[in-house]
Amino acid sequence: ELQEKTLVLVKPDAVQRRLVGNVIQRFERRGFKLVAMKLLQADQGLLDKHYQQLRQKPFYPALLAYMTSGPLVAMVWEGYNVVRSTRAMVGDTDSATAAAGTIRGDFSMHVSRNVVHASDSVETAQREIGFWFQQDELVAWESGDQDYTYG
Ligand code: YYY
Ligand code: MG
Repeated sequence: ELQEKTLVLVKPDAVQRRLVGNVIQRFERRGFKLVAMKLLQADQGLLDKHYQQLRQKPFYPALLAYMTSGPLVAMVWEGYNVVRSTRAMVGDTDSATAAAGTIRGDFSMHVSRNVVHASDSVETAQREIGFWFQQDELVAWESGDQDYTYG
């Protein structure tokens, strides 16, 4: 599925630490296609939807405080198996076991400040993209290098 999409959030710690460009560069270099992007300050309503499965967890109040502490960058990336590939590029949730070379393995020391979010399945991605973007904020464009990245 060449048009599979996933949501990536560059979280507030990464914006403060000026890691936005590095995160974007990794997805560009891999060959994925950027189809939406914005900087925004998320509010509780949006995060309650985004993290609906986690709202009963003991760490949720701290997660909410962190995620609303400053601006974040929301992006939609598109490409073949992008959901699975992006999770591999992001690394384990727990920074201590995130492999070197992954975003978390390279930039994060603790699960509570783990730099990025990435959708965990195609279905989750579709739902999450709908929370963060209006349909008309997604830009469909032809990638000129397709024959060279996919064969
Ligand atoms: O999808 P992923 O971000 O890798 O992990 P989730 O299990 O969906 O948890 C979402 C988010 O919650 C995680 O990125 C950090 C935070 N969190 C935490 O602060 N403390 C935990 N023990 C588990 C998760
Ligand atoms: Mg998750």
